[in-house]
Amino acid sequence: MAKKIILDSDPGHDDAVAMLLALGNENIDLLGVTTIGGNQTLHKVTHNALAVLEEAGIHTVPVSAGCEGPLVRELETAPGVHGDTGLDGVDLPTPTQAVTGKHAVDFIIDTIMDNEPGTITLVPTGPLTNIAMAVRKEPQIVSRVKEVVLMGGGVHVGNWSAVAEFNIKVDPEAAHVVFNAPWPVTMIPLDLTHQALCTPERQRNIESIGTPLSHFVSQLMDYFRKSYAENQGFVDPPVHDPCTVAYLIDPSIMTIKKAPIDIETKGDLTVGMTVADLRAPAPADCHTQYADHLDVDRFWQLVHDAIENIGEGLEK
Ligand code: PIR
Ligand code: CA
Repeated sequence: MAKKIILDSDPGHDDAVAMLLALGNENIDLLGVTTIGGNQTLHKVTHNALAVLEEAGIHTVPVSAGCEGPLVRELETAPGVHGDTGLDGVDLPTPTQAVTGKHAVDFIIDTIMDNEPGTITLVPTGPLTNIAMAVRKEPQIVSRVKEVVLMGGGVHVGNWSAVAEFNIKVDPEAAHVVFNAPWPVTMIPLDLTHQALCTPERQRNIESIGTPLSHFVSQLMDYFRKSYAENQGFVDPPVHDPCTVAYLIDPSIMTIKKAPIDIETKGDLTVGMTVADLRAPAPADCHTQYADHLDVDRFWQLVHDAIENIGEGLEK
């Protein structure tokens, strides 16, 4: 049975790849894409989500726009990494599909409440504002969700400060709500996603599929490589967000460690840090875990195959 997921994202070059992996893999049933202000403004990332679906030729996945900015703080975007549009480096098609008109928070709540308990997985790949809002508006979702598998945080690494990762640092109060709700949370942190590097060889492998979509992805990677080299000192860009979907397709491609994880919201130097307590084996009731080692070849094979499947007009 395919896993039913909602992808809550801020596309974003790597968010776009996460969408394509979810769309092109038969083990994933993408019930909807919800958007959140993050890499760029809500307006821009929502347009990008619709444009990526258009590029993939898929018009059956609803897109719902969510919160413009964090619960407490001002929105901080990442134009240095993702450009002015949030998806710089490609000519985006004009979307023919429109947003649902339902707020993302309500789409999330209604989808969870309308489905059997234990069947819906939330996959956040941006700041956690929509998810926190949904928890506060309808607390029953916490016990009904199967699990939350999110890209964010770092156990020993930061990218938006010395110790904090962007998605968590943009809205640490929301992250605090999400990590402290008693549902199962799997954190796919920078420690893991920095292994998912798009080398020129992996990119050529995707490009060699030879479809307009594979070329689109390759152009996204060209831009991501350039901006990651200029801003973050990387040779090849880490493609963070599809690691969440890959975990759901095949958890055996990662190693997982259980540990209590909480969010720093007050530190002068450490705000947005995901603090994992590694001092002892996790207590039996620990509901948080993180991924730490990736089988890189199998990960890129999943991405490649998904893009190939969509090119073949896979009906989903
Ligand atoms: C990536 C992101 C933000 C900043 C940088 N430097 C790189 C976005 C990605 O979309 C991903 O979800 C997460 N935030 C990685 O920090
Ligand atoms: Ca993202």
